[in-house]
Amino acid sequence: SKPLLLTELVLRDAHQSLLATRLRIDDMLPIAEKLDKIGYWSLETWGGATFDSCIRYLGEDPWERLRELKKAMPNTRQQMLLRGQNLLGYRHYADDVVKRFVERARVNGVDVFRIFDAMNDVRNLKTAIEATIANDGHAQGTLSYTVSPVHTRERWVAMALEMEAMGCHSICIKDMAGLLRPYEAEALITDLKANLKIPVAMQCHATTGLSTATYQKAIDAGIDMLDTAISSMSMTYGHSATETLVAMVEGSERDTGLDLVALEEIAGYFRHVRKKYARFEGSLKGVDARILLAQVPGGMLTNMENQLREQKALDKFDEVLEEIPRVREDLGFIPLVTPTSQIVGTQAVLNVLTGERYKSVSKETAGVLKGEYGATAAPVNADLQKTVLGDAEPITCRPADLLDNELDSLTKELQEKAKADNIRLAEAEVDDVLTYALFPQVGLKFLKNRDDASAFEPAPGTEKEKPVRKSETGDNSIERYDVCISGECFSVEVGPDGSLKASEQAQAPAKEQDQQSAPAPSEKPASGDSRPINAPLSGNLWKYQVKPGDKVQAGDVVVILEAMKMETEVRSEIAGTVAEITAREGDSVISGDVLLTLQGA
Ligand code: PYR
Repeated sequence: SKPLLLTELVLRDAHQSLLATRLRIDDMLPIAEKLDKIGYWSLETWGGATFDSCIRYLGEDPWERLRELKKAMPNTRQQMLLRGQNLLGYRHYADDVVKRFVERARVNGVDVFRIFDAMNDVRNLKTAIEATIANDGHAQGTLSYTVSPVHTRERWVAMALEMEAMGCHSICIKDMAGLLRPYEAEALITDLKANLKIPVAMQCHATTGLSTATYQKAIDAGIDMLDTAISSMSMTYGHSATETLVAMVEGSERDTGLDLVALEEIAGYFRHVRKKYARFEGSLKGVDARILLAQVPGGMLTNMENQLREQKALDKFDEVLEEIPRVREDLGFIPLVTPTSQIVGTQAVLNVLTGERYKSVSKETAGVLKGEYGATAAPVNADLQKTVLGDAEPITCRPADLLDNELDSLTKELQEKAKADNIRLAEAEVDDVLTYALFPQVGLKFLKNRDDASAFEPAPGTEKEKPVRKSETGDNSIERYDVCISGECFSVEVGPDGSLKASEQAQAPAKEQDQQSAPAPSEKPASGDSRPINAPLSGNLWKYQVKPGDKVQAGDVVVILEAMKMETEVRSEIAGTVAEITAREGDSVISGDVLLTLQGA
């Protein structure tokens, strides 16, 4: 017999998917001993967005979390999700940083490294895989599953074979959007098993409702390991339940041997803990079938909803959903996973809100077109690439080959800042350097404040926790709507009996505001005319690229906005001389605000 092996996700991807990555170590340790006794093949406990969440929101040292988890669960493999050359951040790091990061993760407790690249460019996995092998860890190479005309089974098998040849110990099919159909999974896994010598693992998200059926066909095709989450932390944005899979194969030759009674103790624990985190829950109660059409991960839909709400443009949601697949095609059918989901999603929002496709191109979209993230599955839109590149050549080598080693300079930088600011660095200083390397701003802020809990989100369930709005308590009986009447917008909460719970005036939507406050700029202003340049989006004013008196040409970048976690260039549509700068760097601006005025040439 060949037992089905399970990876338990509750301490990483389950709460990343369900509770915005907010689960704290204090709510993990009390159940660690029981988790360690179950007999999972591995426990996913680290990586993905947890590192960022630890330092940004929770005030927890992610390295310390890893050591504590390893100590509390010494008998089970600890697994992490690593974003290839992006590590746990959002850009490519130099090879020396990648090597050192993998080594420190290994030393601090990671046994299994699941390594993916958002572009599926295996060159971006190479350094992380080699470092994992060099540190005697289990290297799991990942196929970031997506659907497009160029993503054939042959292509997936070829990619898996390449990773096997690089020394990977297993291969994972990562289906972050829940798009993998049961019969397609069966065919794909059959092909992979026929060609590979190493085991095959799989993770499906449950958001489309396909995951449990897809797992059954995967089992039929001989899959070795599957990812599941304990039932009280399963389904919707997350994954099929551990107990469901245990029951599905019970008594068969793939029987997991896991004890449903012991699992229920864990489920009961998290049933209780989850309530504390209710304000981080999304609104999905069952299946979101829109994903089958838009082909986007479920988390991305929630993200898009939040971004559009921030932009006061929730009414544009359907248009943005239709734009996402078009942007994805323009960018060579890249998979949608961190960070490409954010890049494609934000560009789709820009294309819809500015009223013209690629009128504004985010720095990250430009990066994909320039080849800064690696090779795309299909060629990118050539016209668009030409616009962004001008006469420059796209990058065709492994992008990290263009990065000089940076660990020494980052170490010096941090040591100097620590001295100047009286920051206490950890005994293993390199861990702090890596935190700083991955997140220069947020990481430094964390290191400064790590002994001061008040600098971070209060722990859920504590008295310090701010009273939250009813709509955010996860009380499913209350729905929140944004309603716009004749250009005035309101946030409205409606109770189960139809009663109005709260109502507040929101900003007028972007479009109306533009019409109210900003005259549409004409191509050539009359001499002496003063013309405003307005913010196309709400966000933070990051940088002025011009100062009063500067001459600008039509098409020049005048301001960089930071909106929706991306940098967006604001260009002048006309030529002229900068007359006045009307906001300050660091200001938060809303769509339609005047950023500067130009005097016509
Ligand atoms: C992450 O990179 O965080 C994912 O879960 C894909």
